[in-house]
Amino acid sequence: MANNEAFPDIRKIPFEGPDSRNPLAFQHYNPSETIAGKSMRDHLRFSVVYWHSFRNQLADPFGTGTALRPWDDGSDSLENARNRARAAFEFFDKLGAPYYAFHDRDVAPEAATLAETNRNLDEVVKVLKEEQERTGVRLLWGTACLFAHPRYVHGAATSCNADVFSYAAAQVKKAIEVTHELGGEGYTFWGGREGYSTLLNTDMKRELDHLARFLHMAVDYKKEIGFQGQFYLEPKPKEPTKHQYDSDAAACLNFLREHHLLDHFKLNLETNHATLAGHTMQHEMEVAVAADALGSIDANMGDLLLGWDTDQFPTDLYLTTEIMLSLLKAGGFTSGGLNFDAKLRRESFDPVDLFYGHIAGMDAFARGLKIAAAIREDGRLDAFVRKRYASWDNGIGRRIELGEVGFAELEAHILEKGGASPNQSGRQEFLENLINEFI
Ligand code: XUL
Ligand code: CO
Repeated sequence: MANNEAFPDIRKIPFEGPDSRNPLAFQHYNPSETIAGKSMRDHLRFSVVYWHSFRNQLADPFGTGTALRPWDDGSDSLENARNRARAAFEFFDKLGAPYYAFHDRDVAPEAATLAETNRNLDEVVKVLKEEQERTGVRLLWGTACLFAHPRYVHGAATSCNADVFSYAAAQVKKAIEVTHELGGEGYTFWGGREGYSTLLNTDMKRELDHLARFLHMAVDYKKEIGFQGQFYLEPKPKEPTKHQYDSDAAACLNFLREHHLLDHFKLNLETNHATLAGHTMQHEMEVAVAADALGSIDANMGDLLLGWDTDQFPTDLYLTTEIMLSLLKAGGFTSGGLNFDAKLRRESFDPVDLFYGHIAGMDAFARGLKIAAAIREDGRLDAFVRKRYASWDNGIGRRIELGEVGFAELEAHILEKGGASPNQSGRQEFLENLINEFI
């Protein structure tokens, strides 16, 4: 890709405002615009994923890939991997995304031996480093693919095979090293096949203990090499296994707490994983925020009529508004960002669709940010919730929260009052309409 561009017809995507009819412009994402005291760029911290945007051929279980990617010769050669990396950075740069994320095996081909595979990775990391310096695009997080190769058929850190566990450890060691070398701001552990298909062949307790051991080793190694990036655990309930151990935010937090790992990890929450778990994304965010463990977001959405992990670009304004309401309340990102773990539909096969997908997601989040900031500025929603809990601000409620009373005092309180004070309406419909006022 030395002289010829991968996207020759596309220039840098400009912000043109809501009246623009240029499909290759932002209507709402204006990186330098200040919202609630911070630039949109710093609030949203957008990131492009290498795997969906530059490796996914858009195949489905019924048909082969459809993606047209003229810069990619389809081979597993190092040369192709280097060209692909240059095309990817041309895309990040033209889109104006400040971050990207990758798995080790997305960027460089796996070879016959670990040593040779690591050499391939080092070769491509040189290109990534050069391109990071050229464009100023930074690495949000790195990760290792511990699910695609047949050796991981029974899992990686939860494999029944101790050699496979060791192989996975070696792979993660190298992936943390290159993430560190590239100045990555984080490192993600998504339990690709850490789960089971049947309990008939599974020693669950043993597998979970092994997973904890694995993560402790990663924490030790991170300290050993001086990597300062944040570790994330990414919840997902199913796919590829029928039960993934990191099934939702609460399960992850319980696991981290039980194994004394909570100080070393935050959560990387993904919208479509939340919905597969039967939760809303906002539920998962509130669970994480309550434990001070909200780290990063894999921004996408599912299709309720399909019911699998469709990883669509997030274009639903209610969704982006809810996410931004929780995020603003929590004080925003520190190391994390909005990482588009999203892929194009199989029917959207042109290179330009990569731009349309990301522009759609970025504008939807820019609007979610503006709407959420306006709702907070307006204050009626907050005031309603505060008032709903007013009985806890003084009197008996205050004394309960302070731990000053027990059952006997509460019994005396009710006997003296002659009953409980009346309840007030929850006003759900009124509040839903209030949100609509801002959308
Ligand atoms: C899979 C998924 C992964 C992780 C990184 O559903 O979300 O791509 O984000 O391994
Ligand atoms: Co993800």
